[in-house]
Amino acid sequence: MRRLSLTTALLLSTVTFAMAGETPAPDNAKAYFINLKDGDTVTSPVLIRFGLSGMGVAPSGTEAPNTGHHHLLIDAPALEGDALNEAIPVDAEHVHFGKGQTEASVNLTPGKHTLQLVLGDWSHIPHNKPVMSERITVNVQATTGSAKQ
Ligand SMILES: [Cu+2]
Repeated sequence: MRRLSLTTALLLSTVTFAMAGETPAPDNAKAYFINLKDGDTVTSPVLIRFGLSGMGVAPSGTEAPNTGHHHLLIDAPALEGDALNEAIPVDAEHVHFGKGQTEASVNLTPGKHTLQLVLGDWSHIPHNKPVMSERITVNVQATTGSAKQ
């Protein structure tokens, strides 16, 4: 009786956690923006520094425990459902830093933009559990293109 319910509990937890990639991430893993916070006003190009704690950065293709590489989602919808089981797309809204970069200078048009960091494993698939930063909105100030200011 006791053994049966334990088995059931294990099965249930397997099902619960199936909606993510197969590469495990430590519970305390955290991705975050080091130099930006929600609501910040910035000018383009903006230097974005990628923070990661509880794990290490490794280039794509390097399969090592508790590592991954950063992805910057720009004006992209949040990854959810099946997207968390699949390689993160490569397009203008999903920028891969497969060399293990921890910062980037990014050109953004004037106006509001959402930014989010998502860590991917060696094959660009989010971890289980997914390691993602808060999704922040920054306001990019228009510049005149002159050095008058
Ligand atoms: Cu990637």
